[in-house]
Amino acid sequence: MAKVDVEKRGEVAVLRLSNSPVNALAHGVREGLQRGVAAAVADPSVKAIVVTGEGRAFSAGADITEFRAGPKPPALGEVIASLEASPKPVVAALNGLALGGGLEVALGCHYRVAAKSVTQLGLPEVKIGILPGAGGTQRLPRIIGLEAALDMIVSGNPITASAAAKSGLVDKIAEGDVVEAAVAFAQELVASGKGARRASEKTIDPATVPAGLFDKKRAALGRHPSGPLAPKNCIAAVEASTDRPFAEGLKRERELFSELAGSPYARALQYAFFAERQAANIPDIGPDVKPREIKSVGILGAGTMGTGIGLAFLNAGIPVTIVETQQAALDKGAQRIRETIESNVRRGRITADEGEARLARLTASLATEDLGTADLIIEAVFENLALKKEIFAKLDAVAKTGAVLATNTSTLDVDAIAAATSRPGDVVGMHFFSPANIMRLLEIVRGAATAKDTLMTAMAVAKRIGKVGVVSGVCFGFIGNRMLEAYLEEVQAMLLEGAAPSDIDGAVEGWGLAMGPNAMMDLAGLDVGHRIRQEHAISEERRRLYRATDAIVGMGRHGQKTGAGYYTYGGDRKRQPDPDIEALIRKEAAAQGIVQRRIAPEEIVERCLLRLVNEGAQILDEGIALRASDIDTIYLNGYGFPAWRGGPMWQAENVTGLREAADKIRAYEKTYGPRWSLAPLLGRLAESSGTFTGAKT
Ligand code: 3H9
Repeated sequence: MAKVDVEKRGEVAVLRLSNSPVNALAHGVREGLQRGVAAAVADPSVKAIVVTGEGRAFSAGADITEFRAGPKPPALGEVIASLEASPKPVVAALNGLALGGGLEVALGCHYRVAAKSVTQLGLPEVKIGILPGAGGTQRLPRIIGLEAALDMIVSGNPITASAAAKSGLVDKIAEGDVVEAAVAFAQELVASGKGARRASEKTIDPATVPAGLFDKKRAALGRHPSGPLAPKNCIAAVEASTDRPFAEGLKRERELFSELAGSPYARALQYAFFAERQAANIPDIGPDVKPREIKSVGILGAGTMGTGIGLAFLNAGIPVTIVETQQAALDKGAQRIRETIESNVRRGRITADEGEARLARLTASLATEDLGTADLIIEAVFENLALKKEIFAKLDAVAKTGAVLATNTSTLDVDAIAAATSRPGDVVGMHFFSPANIMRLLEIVRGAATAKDTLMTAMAVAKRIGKVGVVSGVCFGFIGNRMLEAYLEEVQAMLLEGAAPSDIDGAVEGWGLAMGPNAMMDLAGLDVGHRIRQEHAISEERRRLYRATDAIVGMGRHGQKTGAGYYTYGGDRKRQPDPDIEALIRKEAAAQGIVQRRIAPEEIVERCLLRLVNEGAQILDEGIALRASDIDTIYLNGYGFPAWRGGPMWQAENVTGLREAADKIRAYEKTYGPRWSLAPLLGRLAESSGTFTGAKT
């Protein structure tokens, strides 16, 4: 229940925010805090107030789930104003996360004491498309200065207690019990006659504002992960702390906040936040299913994927044994791991001690038998079914009872791989994305025989190594790459119709994707897709559409790694459009009788998006994805789709509209034929005014 518990410690009233798990400032907490402060102020036996949080957080901020319905009084800003107005000193005892509205509560307190290693202080509102709307943009600059405040508010990144102490945000660091320390601090204040110290009563002297500070910050924004609006409004709100009185600044903050709160970008970012958390819920698996304990990991294959996966585990403190068949390949893989860790030390990302500890957790071996003690074994070898089956038969003989056996396949049939063992229940797909130590997405492929606790182990491991685990059923390419195939096929069609690679990439990147499809294929290697097209049955149409690309591969232009693909790459790896490639595509189009035209950026984006959506709907209908938001989570975390656009499925439902999307797809089908066949689910939803969320598949 959302509430505030009150306790008296001598002359100090301790108000404890309580709303498990992170003390979000739901209505009951706001009301409780307001009541608690009023009572403490009115009670003559109380000389000072301490505000703290129950459990691991001070408070993670406003309750995001309340945003849709609109605020119910008292508003957080009002509660903070009454806290700050207290004539008795108010001390925040920061016992953990103090984020967003949680930090704004602390800024309304007159003093702040923070627990040493567990406290994180931040204003992450920009990450969910809004700005600190309870006075944070006005109080923080008055306390820590403009530049430091701008950094925190525009990046949304938290800082540690010791950084906060250096900046003046925190008055004291507590080594032991933070509430005790804050109570002692409050008693000292009372004893020394020091009273309230209100941030709102400070002023920022306009003469001290560095010339051009805000314009420079605006100019440096670039492609902010929160989209075009929220970062700009964050800067404008902080700017308002410099040129008007506090109360006026609050008004400006509110206006800028309201503009953001109603924007599609904020809705998309908040949806993305909850979608990511929802992905961890697997409907047929209850809390009684416990993940297996994973203390050590074995990795088979020390190539790019194997070493990246190894790094992800080493970085999370989990010992890794990596196995290769050839000494040279093993040495190269181990060297790559070593170099990455050493470079992290050089760049100051980790300490030298931490770097050594990570390296000490690595064992490199040529013997598969050395994986016999691992709790989890991940196979990361060449994408070939016969090879993988052979490896799993061997792992079956070597692995200990109860070990989870995972394949990192990105396309192959996990059921066929599992069938090569005598324990298919222990087998699961763990599809990492390259570079595996960096990319957040982990597609977890549930085979027909995968045991529930095997699946839960993979999900728990994902969380432990800082990844977002999303469950997929078995199909070619699983969720992400299967959709990508449809998208890339449409890109081929548009190239033949007259859009240059740079036109397509420019349009898609202009809309917000991190990288256009042609640049992405150049990065992944054009030969990779070429090989897959050779090895698998594909439609005649797809083969025709890829003819120009296959010719590019035939010229030895495999993308960035050969210095040329759709583009040419100089020493700086910057892509340059290549007129020869554009001529080659033109020639192929002419041979196919395609009359070329200029394709508008809007059409390029629409066709890319609708192919993703249509395939996504089909995947949902087949039960390969558990829910539309899982598909979006995959695209946001593995494919450079901007979170402020919500994901392809969210866009279709909330921006285009499902009926409109279905109509457009039908129209494209008329022009282009069966590759645009409408997914039956999308047709049904359009007809019934249904939603992906409510879809019964
Ligand atoms: C704000 O403060 C606006 C104000 O400036 C102005 C107002 C006028 N609300 O992530 P986890 C839930 S905006 C509601 O799995 P972790 C979360 O959904 C807010 N629910 O744990 C999950 O629920 P479930 C600014 C929230 O340890 C559970 O708590 N603050 C909120 O990996 C556990 O979360 C933020 O943007 C919330 N604010 O990470 C902070 N926060 O168990 C957003 C969490 O049912 N939160 N939940 O799936 C976070 O970044 C992370 O959740 C946090 C914990 C770091 C706190």
